[in-house]
Amino acid sequence: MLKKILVANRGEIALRILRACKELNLKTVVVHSTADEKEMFVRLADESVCIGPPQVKNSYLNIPAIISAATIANADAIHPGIGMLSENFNFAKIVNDHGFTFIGPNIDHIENMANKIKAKALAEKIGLPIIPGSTKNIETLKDAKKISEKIGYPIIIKSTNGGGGRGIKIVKNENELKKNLELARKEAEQSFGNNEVYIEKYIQNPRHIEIQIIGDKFGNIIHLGERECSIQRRNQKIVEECPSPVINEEEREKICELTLEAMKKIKYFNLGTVEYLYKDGRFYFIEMNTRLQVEHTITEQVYNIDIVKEQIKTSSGKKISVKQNEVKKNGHSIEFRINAENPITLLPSTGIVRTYHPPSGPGIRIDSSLYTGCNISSFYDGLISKIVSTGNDRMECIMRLKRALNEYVIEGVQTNIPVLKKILNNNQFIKGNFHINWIDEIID
Ligand code: MV4
Repeated sequence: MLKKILVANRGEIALRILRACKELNLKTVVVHSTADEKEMFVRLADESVCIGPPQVKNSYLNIPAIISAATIANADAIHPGIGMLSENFNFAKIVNDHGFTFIGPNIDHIENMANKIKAKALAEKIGLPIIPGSTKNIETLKDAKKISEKIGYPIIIKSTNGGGGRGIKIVKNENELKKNLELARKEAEQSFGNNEVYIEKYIQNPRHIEIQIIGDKFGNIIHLGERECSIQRRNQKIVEECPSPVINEEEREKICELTLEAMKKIKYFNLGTVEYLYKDGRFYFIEMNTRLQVEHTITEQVYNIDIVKEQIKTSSGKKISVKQNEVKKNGHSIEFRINAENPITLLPSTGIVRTYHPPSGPGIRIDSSLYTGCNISSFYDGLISKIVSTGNDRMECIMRLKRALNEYVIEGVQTNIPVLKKILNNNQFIKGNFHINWIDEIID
């Protein structure tokens, strides 16, 4: 059994992981940058080790410093959190090679899913529905023309080593293909150090729906239903809900079972999320995340399971606490992400939080790293708080969010709360009528 966990992350997610560790009676140690000395996650950990200057590449991405800290603190496991090193299979390998447990999936699964074309080929092999297009890298313009003609325009060009929406190009007709192929390659090279790209049929205005999976080392795998994550801006999710307002029980059962069967075929271990585009009643695999996700909270609320504790327990070699037939969906949950940013320009907003008064009351959960006097630094992601509303149904969640957002006081930095209030009052949102490009459309 694991005894001491090192959390290699910061902010609200580091806090969330510390809470799970404490409830499991595990000792905790965090690593932090010089800028984060006074952060809540440093205060709430049993121990902390400063590993470098503010820039993430010199601290939270500094693998030798993190391994040294784990060694000095005598940790047995490292939790990578979200972003940072969480999907870096090289890091996971180094963690294991140094005798620590990497809290996450098996390295070969992390590696396979990091390569989007390999992930797609594997998805097809294990029976998941994929989007028509190439299952190999595109070598030449001639290749690109051939495949695009076959599937029909519009097409989308994606980087093999990309993901999360960066560096994608949509091409409406053959005249625009050459230019966009070159651009996509150049951007892929710059962003990911690899110029490989592939082509798919472009799905217009789909929804983004993902399935939560947990596996243990005894071959037990369960799903915890779907999350609706369509409301996003510049590839940053803003609103997530569970269940999706457009998926009926029959569809849910079908896609969850299909996903579960696929995961059993590869003996998937630990947390995973299978992402789909959903359009006209059809699901299409896009990628798989091999880590804990920001929006795990809404699934926890609806399925009454602590996902982070399950993740740590399975990494300790224990069984998942529940069997699939004991998993019960109950009510509805919606998460709004609060970012420190100028709501119009979307530029980061930094500085000291002078007043912090979070809402509470029935059905409101706040996962936040804020406290009065804390500093919002320009070096890190702007996610400062998640507000998670849970109720018997979607409308109760919406009314609770309205009530709670009006209670929320954050002074000293600007936040996107005004945008969140607009979304809450939008009729299409209330009806559950939206897709991945919806925010851009209503803001225009
Ligand atoms: C797509 C697509 C439309 N058609 N693939 C973006 C990130 C990566 N996860 C996949 N992405 C997309 N792939 C086809 N064939 C639209 C997107 C997409 C997107 C998907 C999910 C959530 C937000 C998105 C924002 C822009 C584009």
